[in-house]
Amino acid sequence: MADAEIPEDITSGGPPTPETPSPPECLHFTIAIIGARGSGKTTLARSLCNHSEQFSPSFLDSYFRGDDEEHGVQRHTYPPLPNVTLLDCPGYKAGDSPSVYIDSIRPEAVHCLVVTFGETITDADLQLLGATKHLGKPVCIVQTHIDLTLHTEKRQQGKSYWRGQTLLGLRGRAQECLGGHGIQGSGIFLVSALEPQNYDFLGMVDYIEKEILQWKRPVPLTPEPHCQDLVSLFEVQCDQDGLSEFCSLLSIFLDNPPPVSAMVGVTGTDKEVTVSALCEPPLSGLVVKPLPGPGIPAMSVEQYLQNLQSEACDVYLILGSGMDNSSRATLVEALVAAGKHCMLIGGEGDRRHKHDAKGEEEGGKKWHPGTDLPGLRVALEKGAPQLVRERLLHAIPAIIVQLVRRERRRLMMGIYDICLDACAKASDGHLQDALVTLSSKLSSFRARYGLDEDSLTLISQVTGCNPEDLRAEIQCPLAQDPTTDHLLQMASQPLSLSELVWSYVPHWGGGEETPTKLSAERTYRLLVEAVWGMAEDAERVLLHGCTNQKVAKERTAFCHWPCV
Ligand SMILES: Nc1nc2c(ncn2[C@@H]2O[C@H](COP(=O)(O)OP(=O)(O)OP(=O)(O)O)[C@@H](O)[C@H]2O)c(=O)[nH]1
Ligand SMILES: [Mg+2]
Repeated sequence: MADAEIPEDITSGGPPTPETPSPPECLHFTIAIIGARGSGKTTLARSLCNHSEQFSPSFLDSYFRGDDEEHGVQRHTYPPLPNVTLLDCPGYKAGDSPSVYIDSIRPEAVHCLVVTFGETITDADLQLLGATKHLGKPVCIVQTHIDLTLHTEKRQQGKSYWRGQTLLGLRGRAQECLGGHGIQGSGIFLVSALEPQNYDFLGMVDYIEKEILQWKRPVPLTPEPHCQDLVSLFEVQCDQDGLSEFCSLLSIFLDNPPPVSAMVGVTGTDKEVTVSALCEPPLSGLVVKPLPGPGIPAMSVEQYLQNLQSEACDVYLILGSGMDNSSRATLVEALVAAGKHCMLIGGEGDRRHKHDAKGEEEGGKKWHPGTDLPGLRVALEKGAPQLVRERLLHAIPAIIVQLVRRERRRLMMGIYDICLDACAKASDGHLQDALVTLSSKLSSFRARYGLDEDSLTLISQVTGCNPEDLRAEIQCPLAQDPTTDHLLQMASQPLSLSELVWSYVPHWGGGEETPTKLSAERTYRLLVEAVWGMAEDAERVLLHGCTNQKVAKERTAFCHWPCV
């Protein structure tokens, strides 16, 4: 027997494993949400459980009552993983003893802690966080109310408010504050518990689930979902038929850009006329977003560029920006190099700079704000589908990450039941049945992720990729159609010490059959390994497939955006 198969408690000299199957309690995990009073624990727990009816009559009652009385721990089943319980704990008050508070949540029964902070991080928050350190449990730090904080910043900063930069600054401040207390970055998230589709909410969810499931490999960062509108174009069909549909849909959308809006950022010192002319009546297929200019005194061109890029627009209209020629050239070149379009409008009379995504020079119109705005409207509307198509090409990796994540979470919802079902069959003496169930579930995972033979054939037909190259991207052993013997080896009950000894004595122990039951814990781990491991494979396969499509389409993409 290989070392890896010897259960830990035997190698470490502990008591031998009992012969009865592990109780499913070993599959139950608990997440405790703790934090200062009013920091948003209950609201966060409800969002994690997909309860969004914040304004039910009882909610409003409690809101107006002020609800000052303490409540006990509220337990919720976490719907994405039915074997996980969320504990919404009572609030911690400044002046309370952090260690007494921590003891009151019975930390020994908790697998992961989520610590919420409100709009500002207080000393009491830091004390509480400090008291969690010795527990040795994973901690996820969540600063809530980020929607309110941004709102306040917007009011205070007025016309010079840059959303993306402000968010970056807030993140930096939180990290600096916690870093000063020896808490390093990866588990810090800025969220609004009222807007679970925005900010770091998805990243926070991935982090918590990864910690609970003890998934050791890195999980791709889920960025703030800029491309949610593009992702939703694929969701219905991929939900229905699996991820192998992605490449076919992508081809269709690249040929006929879907009706989503492109984002036009208008920046500069004197943009009001242009913005209102572009908004009234609204441009079809475009959203106009006014952005601050470089400010007075003007910020550095590097900072301005960073601010513009953090707004993630598809095209930038830069109006009489008060910048000198060389700064302006730097700005335009950098934006174009980052795959954006920009138009310099006004300011330089007859001088015309023309740039496009290919760096070509071409004749352009001379824009005079106020006189040629109708022409600008026509040009923008005509170019909108092309902008969407380019955004789609650009966003392919991010869209794949989100679609795969969606499928992974959907499959994860079912694995607890699959595990219980297989283990029950095995304990009733139907071991072969249990293994066949497991095997067929793994096949269905492969099909959902687009990793089975039919899917690979479809993807290779649509994308022109060699199926062998696609197959080479599949690394998870459970995606390779493991035999039932192999599954039994991975999921069976570890041998007890006496069985282990007998198995080394062929004459005395030889005739005896080893009891073969499935271990709930091992079966669950096997399923986690399959769902998360195949998710990584699915990402690689789809990305590989799309590379061909992307190159082909980019070759035919022409830019029609003169920069004047
Ligand atoms: N705007 C905004 N309001 C929030 C957010 N999170 C919570 N709130 C509001 O803040 C108030 C307190 O939220 P709760 O979720 O009750 O806070 P709590 O931590 O459970 O409070 P205690 O249990 O009393 O400690 C409620 O009015 C929520 O609606 C958020 O992210 N953004
Ligand atoms: Mg509460």
